[in-house]
Formats: sequence, C-alpha cells, structure tokens
Amino acid sequence: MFGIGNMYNKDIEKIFNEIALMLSLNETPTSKFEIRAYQKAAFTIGTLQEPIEDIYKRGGAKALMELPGIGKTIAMHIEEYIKTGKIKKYEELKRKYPINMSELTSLTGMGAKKAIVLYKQLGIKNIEDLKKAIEEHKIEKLEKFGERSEDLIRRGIEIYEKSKGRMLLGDVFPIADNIVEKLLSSGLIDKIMVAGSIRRMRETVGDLDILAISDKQTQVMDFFISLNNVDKIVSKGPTKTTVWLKDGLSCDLRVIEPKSFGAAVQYFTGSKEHNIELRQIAISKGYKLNEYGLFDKRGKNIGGSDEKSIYEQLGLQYIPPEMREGRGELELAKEHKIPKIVELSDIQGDLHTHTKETDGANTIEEMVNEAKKLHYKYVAITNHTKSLKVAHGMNDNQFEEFFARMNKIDFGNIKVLKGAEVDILENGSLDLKDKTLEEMDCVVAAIHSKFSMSEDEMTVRVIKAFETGLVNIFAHPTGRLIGMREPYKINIEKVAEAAERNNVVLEINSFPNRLDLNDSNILLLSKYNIKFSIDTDSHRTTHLYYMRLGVGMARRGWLTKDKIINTLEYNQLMKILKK
Ligand code: DGT
Ligand code: CA
Ligand code: CA
Repeated sequence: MFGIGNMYNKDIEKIFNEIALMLSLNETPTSKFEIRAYQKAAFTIGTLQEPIEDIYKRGGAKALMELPGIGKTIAMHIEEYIKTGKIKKYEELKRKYPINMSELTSLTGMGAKKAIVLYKQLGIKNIEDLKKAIEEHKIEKLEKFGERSEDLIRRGIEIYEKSKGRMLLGDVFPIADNIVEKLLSSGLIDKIMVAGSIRRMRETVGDLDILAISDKQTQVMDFFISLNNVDKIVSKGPTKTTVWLKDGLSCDLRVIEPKSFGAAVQYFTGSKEHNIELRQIAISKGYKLNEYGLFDKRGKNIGGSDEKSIYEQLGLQYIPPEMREGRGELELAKEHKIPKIVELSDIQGDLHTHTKETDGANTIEEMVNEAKKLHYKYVAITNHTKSLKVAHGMNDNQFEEFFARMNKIDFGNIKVLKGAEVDILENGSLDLKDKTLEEMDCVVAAIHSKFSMSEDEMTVRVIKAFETGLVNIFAHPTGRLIGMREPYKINIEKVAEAAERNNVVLEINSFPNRLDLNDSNILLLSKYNIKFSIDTDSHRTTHLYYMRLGVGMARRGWLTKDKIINTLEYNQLMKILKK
C-alpha cells in the first residue's frame, strides 16, 4: 500500500515508457492506441506533483482514473505495482523482447524506430551489440541508415559512455572522505554519513550520497557549494543540494531531521533492489516504510532515528550494507542467519606485494615498514618472474640472490615471506624452476599473457599449473580490468574444483581496477570447499591501504573470516602454504 516518496512516480513513469517502446516493436493498427495510452500515462505520472500512492490511498483505483490519460487498465497496473512492486504485463514484454530499449534510445541519433529496425534486422539488443555492429560496419549497409547515420550513432555511444562514466570505488573513497572532513570542519554539522553505493562498497560509483544532521540547513548548503572542488551547482535547496565536482562526478548532500536520520541512511544506502524487498516486508506487516521512517497501521512513527531499529522493528536481523543487493539477504535476515562476514580488522597480513627489484616503486624495507604500520603479522614479497619483461621479471638466479639478501635483513617484529608472482605460461607450466619455487614460502601464480585463448584452453592451462603442486595462490583469477579489459574466458567453476583438489587458494585482488574475484564470482564459488586470500598486489607503500577494497568485495560475497587465509595467525597460515 505504501511507497517511498516520489520514487514510485519515477519508477512507474519509466515502466510505462518502456512498455510503449516494446509494444511499438510489433505495431498493429490497434496497438497504436495502446502505445499512445502508455505514453500519455507516463507523461501524467512524470509531471505529478504528489506521490501517486497518496492518490491511490485516498481513493483507490477510482481516484487514479480521474487523472488525465489514465484509464482502467492503467489504473490497475498502478495498483498492481503499489501492491506487489511489479507489473505483469511489463515483465512479460521484457521476456518477449530481451532488448534494452531505454539504454538504446538514450543515445543521440537513435530513436525508437531506428532501434526497432536494428533489433529486427541485426538482432541488436543493447549498446554492446550496437558497438560490435558498428565495428563490423554492418549499420551503414542498412537501408535508411548509411555512413553518416553510423557515424552519428558512434558519437552517441562515445557521449553515452562518458556521461555514464562511473568511477572506481578506490578513486571515489578519498574524494568522499575529503568532503566529509571539510563539512565536519565547518562546525555546522552534528552527524554525517556517506550512503549509496560507496557504503555498499560497489566496485564503481555513479554519484555520492551524503546525509547530515544540522539545525543550520541554509548555512550548511552555502558552505557545501563553496567547497573548492565544486565545479557547478546543479540544484540548491535547504534539504537537498546537488553539485558537480571537479573530480568528474556529482554529489548530493541531504540535511535530515534527527528523527528520520536512520530511515534516510537506510533508504539512501540502497540498493534499490534491497529497498524494494524491504518495503514489501513492511507492507506485509501493514506498515509503511519510506526515507522518513517506519510507520505502523495507525501512522504512528515506530522507527526512524536509528537504522538498526528499522530492521529490528521489521523482525529482521541487521544486514551489513555490503550485503544489501537483493540477493537473498532478506530471507537470511528473517531467519536470523546473516553470516558474520569478514572485517578489515581481521586481516593479519598481505600475501601479494612487489618491490623495486621488479616493477614496484619502493624497497623491500619500505614495504615491510609500511606493513608494520598496519600492525600486520606477516607480508609476502612476490615479485614478477622473467617472462614478464615489461615488469623486469626476475630469473631463478635473481630470486636466489634476492632471498639471500632478505635473509640478512632484520625486519623486526613481522614475518616476511619469500615469494613470487610466477607467470603461468601458455602451456600451463610455471616460469621458474621447481626447485626455486619449492624453496619459497608463498607462490602466487598468475596469467599475464595470451589472454585470447578459448575457454577450454585457458581453463586447462590454469588447472595444469595447479597440478604442479607448487602454486599457493591463484592471483586475479579472471584477469579483468574494470573499464579497460574484459575477463579472459575461463570456466571459473572448473578452476574452483581444481583449486579444491590441489589446495590452491583463490585471490581477491584489492587493486582498485581489478577487484578480482568480484562479488558475483565469490558468491558463485562459495559452494566449493576452497579458501580465499585478500591481497593488495601493492606496487608501492600506499597501495597497501587498498586492503579495505578487497575486504569490501569479500563482504559483498558474504565471506566469513574462516574462509580467508590471511586472517590466520602466522603458524596457522604456514600450515596452509606448505607444499
Ligand atoms: P550509484 O550512485 O549508481 O553508484 O548507485 P547508488 O546505489 O548510490 O544509487 P543512487 O545514488 O541512484 O541512489 C541512492 C540510493 O537511493 C539507492 O541505492 C536506493 C535509493 N533509490 C534511488 N532511486 C531509487 C528508486 O527509484 N527506487 C527505490 N526504491 N530506491 C531508490
Ligand atoms: Ca550514488
Ligand atoms: Ca544519488
């Protein structure tokens, strides 16, 4: 029965527009009217001044039908959405036409009509498909399209991708920290919190969502827009102000009343999918949940100042933000079975780092000292091997010499593990002699070449490396670079099976553009009896601080401490690393 502010209006407007677009894929004389009807309804709802569920609450479907352009069928759709969060007709159409109309038509030079022709003639379903077709010059050959049209679409894609421009979590963290610090320094703020995808530790971030409590709203907003990394003011009001930052992303600041702060934190942390499910749970209890609070049947506020209490009042266990993606976490919370997921403070060391000897920027002494500052019990130095020429990889002799030098250094109160990040060669063999690898404490193995093998070849290659019995950790298992390189083709489940058989640990690489394994792979592999290692792949001392990104990814993959080897004490760890 109850929605969240005007979010309902936005959601329904979008759905009706998409229904109209999908109906136009199979236009008949009668569907023309239907299409118009959905477009009109979308327009009405999009320009509505009040939340549509309020109108519905006041007078049911009848009241909806009094709005311009809203007839019986559409009123029923709205009722269905308010009650269930879904519209059957829309779900059916999406199944029938697996085409991302709203994505395609958001391109300059691409209307619905063109999108339909491209879908029918070339099977183009989304921007990815479209990009491929352009590369193969398939579009200029189509009737009514031609070379100019293809150029226009190509430029449209470029713009789309720029404006789509999500930033890496690792790049956004310091920006957010900086804004929070400055806002706090104003002395105008009682409480502040970063919500949104950052709080959920998503690998990329669209925009910043900051929430604050203050009794000096106007002064806070004035202070906010005067920050020196503000490029443009997008909109300014006493409770919400949006600015475009010089860093290339936008930032919302909301000033919230104390009694609603917890509800706002919950709502703006998201994810949207999680919120929709949570709202359904509230509805099923006869409650109303929105960004202002939780309200019982009589409209009495029964929660809102504190985020945890909202979950409690709904009979749910508290859910860590990283798990709030609508992936079954609410089911677990109902049964009070939310796992105790790993925390940054559980981490005892880092098992993948580089030094000046290869492509690192710092000496081994500097790296180890920084690890000590983090109170680590151990750190593994894992330099590249000879085949990786761009990184000045070392050969067997150079490793021997390096280890001999390590033996002479007094590192003090930390264990420094001798290791390598050894290349897995094309045929699955390792880039150093067995003897050299056998002497190491920690062998990290990785793919750095021949990325374009077939899935079978790549999978066999990696498994062969595991079967040498010399690999401890498989680094960045899919090889993807966010925004730059797709993962190589590999059957990650077969790799996990082989890891299980051969006691190989899979890495969660914390480097900002790697974050590999990612959350969905971790969740996928959690059914195997394997362990993970959260490492930074540091190439300089400051990179050691990326650990929190990898831990975030592990938390998004619901991992508990016992699954992660670098939460172990040194002696326990060495038992696992034994070959
Ligand atoms: P981003 O900014 O794309 O990285 O991802 P988020 O999750 O930070 O998304 P954003 O900034 O659009 O909105 C922040 C949160 O507000 C989001 O996670 C959930 C909530 N929210 C935003 N839009 C909607 C909506 O249309 N419906 C619902 N139910 N919740 C929404
Ligand atoms: Ca956001
Ligand atoms: Ca936002």
